[in-house]
Amino acid sequence: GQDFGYDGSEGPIHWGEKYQQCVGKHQSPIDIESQNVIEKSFPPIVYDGFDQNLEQVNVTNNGHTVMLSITKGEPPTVSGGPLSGTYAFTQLHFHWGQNDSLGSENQINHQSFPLELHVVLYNIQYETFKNALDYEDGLVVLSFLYSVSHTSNSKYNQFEEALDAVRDILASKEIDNFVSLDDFVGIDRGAYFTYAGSLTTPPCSEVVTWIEYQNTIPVSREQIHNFRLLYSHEGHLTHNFRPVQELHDRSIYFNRS
Ligand code: BO1
Ligand code: ZN
Repeated sequence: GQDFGYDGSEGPIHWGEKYQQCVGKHQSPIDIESQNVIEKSFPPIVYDGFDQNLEQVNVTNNGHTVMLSITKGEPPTVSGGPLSGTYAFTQLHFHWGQNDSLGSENQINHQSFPLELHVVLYNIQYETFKNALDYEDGLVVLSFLYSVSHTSNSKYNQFEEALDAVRDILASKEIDNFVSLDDFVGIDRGAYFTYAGSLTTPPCSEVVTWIEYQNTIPVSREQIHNFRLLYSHEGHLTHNFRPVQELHDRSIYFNRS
């Protein structure tokens, strides 16, 4: 079959057979239990370029998820908070499940959410995403959880249009003047959990500082459902979340807003 999947012999419990790092001790996602977190005040996170529309983006269905990358214009960056150095945007993508009771990768107090957004940035001192995979401070993922709202979130209109256009595996669509990351996220980013973890897909590299925001982004049931209509190698991509992994010796910090 393909390189990895979410079911049967290609599913998450088999990833370690081909990808050593997937059986490591600092894997993601995790269940964030509020009784176990350490409260800590980090310096402010500095978001640069998040307030500007993206000049041109490409949205693609890669068979594992729907992913947005920038094809024209300066990538937004983050620094501060728990990070040392500056991280540049490389792509964003989503994880979801068969129904609204599951689908997020990270959980909070054993609770799953129907959708999770990963905004992936790499440490600019390593120059490329690929190089950054070799260093423990190589990547940061800004991770957002969604909640079901009775009203449609109009900030997702452009993205929903792209979702329709990329239902076929490997389909892609270019969009000019895409909504800013501030608007795409739309919530107060003050309170967050942070921990050291990994990519949640092979090669499962343990190089990710996770920033998991406590507030959720509201979207309608219909908006979530459109993700499940994408095609993968075998039929609809109904779910693409990895189960939670053991915390082992790690600490989770909570920065209150
Ligand atoms: S995630 O945010 O932890 N779910 C995550 C998982 C994988 C990647 C980024 C974030 N990136 C993938 C690329 C692949 C590449 C692989 C290893 O990393 O999408 O194209 O092969 O470099
Ligand atoms: Zn992801």
